[in-house]
Amino acid sequence: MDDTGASDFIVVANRLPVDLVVDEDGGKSWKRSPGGLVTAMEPLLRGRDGAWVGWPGVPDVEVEPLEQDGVVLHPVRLSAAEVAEYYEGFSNATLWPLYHDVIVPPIYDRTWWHTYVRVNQRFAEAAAKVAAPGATVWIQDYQLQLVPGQLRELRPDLRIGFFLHIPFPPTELFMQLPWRTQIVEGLLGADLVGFHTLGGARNFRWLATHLSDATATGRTREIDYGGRTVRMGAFPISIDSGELDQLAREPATRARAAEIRTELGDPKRVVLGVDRLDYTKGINVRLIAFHELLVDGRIDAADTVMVQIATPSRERVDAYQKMRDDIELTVGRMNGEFARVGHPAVHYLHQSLPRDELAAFFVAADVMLVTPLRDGMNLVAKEYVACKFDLSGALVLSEFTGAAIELNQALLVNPHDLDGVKNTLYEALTMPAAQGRRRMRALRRQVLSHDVDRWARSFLDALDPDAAMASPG
Ligand code: GDG
Repeated sequence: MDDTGASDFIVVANRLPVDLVVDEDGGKSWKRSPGGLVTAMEPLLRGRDGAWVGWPGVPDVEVEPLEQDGVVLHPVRLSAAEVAEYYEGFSNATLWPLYHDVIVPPIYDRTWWHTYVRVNQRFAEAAAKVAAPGATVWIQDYQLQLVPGQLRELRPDLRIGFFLHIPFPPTELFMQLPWRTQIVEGLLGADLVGFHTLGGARNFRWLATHLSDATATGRTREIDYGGRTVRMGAFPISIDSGELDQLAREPATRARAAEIRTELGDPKRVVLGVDRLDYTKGINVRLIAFHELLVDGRIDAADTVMVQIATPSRERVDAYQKMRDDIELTVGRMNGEFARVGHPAVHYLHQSLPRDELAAFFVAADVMLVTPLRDGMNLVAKEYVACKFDLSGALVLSEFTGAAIELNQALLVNPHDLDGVKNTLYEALTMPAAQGRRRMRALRRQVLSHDVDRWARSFLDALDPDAAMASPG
C-alpha cells in the first residue's frame, strides 16, 4: 500500500476470500473461505501490498474495508435483488449454461442484463478507487466480464488482467447471446485475457475480430484494439498439490481412509465421485453407468460400492432443483434394486465435507469418476491424483474437461457415450496393478510439478514481465 492507502496489486472477484457471518443480534464476524484461488493469491498479494475487491456473501450489508494477513479486503455491497439478477440470474442462469455448451437452455432476460452491467460497474469503481497509479489489477471469472473495459475507462493507467475459470464457448453458441458485443468489448479492456485452454483463447480471438473493431496482428495470440495490444493465452489452473500430497500421507488421513473402507463394509472396490451438485458435472451419467454394470452382472454390489459426494450448490436456481431430483431418483432406484439391509450400493451425501475428510475419501477410493459434460478445468481430478502418493487408484476422466489435456494418462471417456463410460469404468476396476501404477506415476508427475502457485505466477509474468523479474521469490 502507498501512503494514500492505495494498492499496487488488486484481485477483483465475485466473492471475497472471507464470508461475512451476521448473527441473530446483527453482530458481524468473518469466516475464512479457503479455496485454491485464495491459497494461490495470498503470498502474491502480501508480497505486493495487495488488496481484494469482492462481495462478502451476504446481501444488503454495508461493511468497512478490513485487513487480513497483510491483505486489504474491500467489500462490495449488493442488494438482495442484485444477487438474484446479477448472480443467480445473469451469471448462473444465462452465462453458466451458455458457456457450458447449453446443457440446459440459457435464459436471456433483459432486466438481469441491466443489473449485470450496473453491478460490474460497481466492482470497477471499487477497484479504481483502491488502485495506486500504474497498479496491476487481476479480474476473475464470468461474473465480471465487463469490469476490464469499465475499469480501463476510469483508469487507463492500470495494467489489467482477466482470467476466465469456465470454458469460453464455441463461437456459434456465443453468438446466441444478445449482448455478445458488449461482453467481448468488456473483455478487450484487459491487456491479457487468460483461459484454461488454447481452444478458449482461439474462440475469443475469432469473436473479438468479428464482433468488435479489434484487428488481427501478425501474431496468433494477440490483437489490436483501441490503439492497444490485447494478448490472450492458455493458463491451465491447478491446486496446491504439495500441500495435498502431505495431507494425504499424514497418519491421521490414512487411518481415516481405512476406517471409511470399513464403514463401507470392506468392499473390494470403492468408486468415488466428488462434485458441486451441478448439471455440468455429469453425475447422472456415472450413476447410470454403475447401475447398468450391476444390472448386466459385470460387477456385484456385494464387493463394489460407489460413493457420490454432491456438495450443495446454487439451490435457488430452478435447473439445479430439477437436476437434484433426477439424481436422487436414480440413487433411490439403484439402492431399491441392489442394496441389502445395512449395505447400500450407492452412498450418496448431499453435504459439504471438511477438507481433511475429503482427502481421506480420495485416499480410500480405488476408482475416481470425473465425468463432466463440460468443465473449464476440474480440480477434483487433480486433487485425487495428488492424494494417491502410493500410486494406487485409477482416474476415469471426461474428455470434455480442461484437465483432460494435461492428464492424458487418465482413462479418458466421452460422457455422452454410455457404453464407453461403462466399459471404461469396468476397465478401471479390473486394471492390472502395474498398468495402474504406471499411469498414476505419470499423472502425479504432471500434477505435482504444475501447482496453483506456478499457474498464478505464469499469468502474472505474462501480464507484467518487468514486475515478474523484480518480484520476491
Ligand atoms: C470452477 C470451474 C475450474 C467439492 N466438494 C467439497 C469440496 N469441493 C471442492 C473440490 C474442488 C472444488 O470444490 C471444486 O472445483 P472444480 O474445479 O472441480 O469445480 P467448480 O467448482 O465448478 O470450479 C472449474 C475451477 O473453477 C477453477 O478454475 O476447475 O472447471 O467450473 O477443490 O475439492 N471441498 C470441501 N468439501 C466438499 O464437500 N472441503
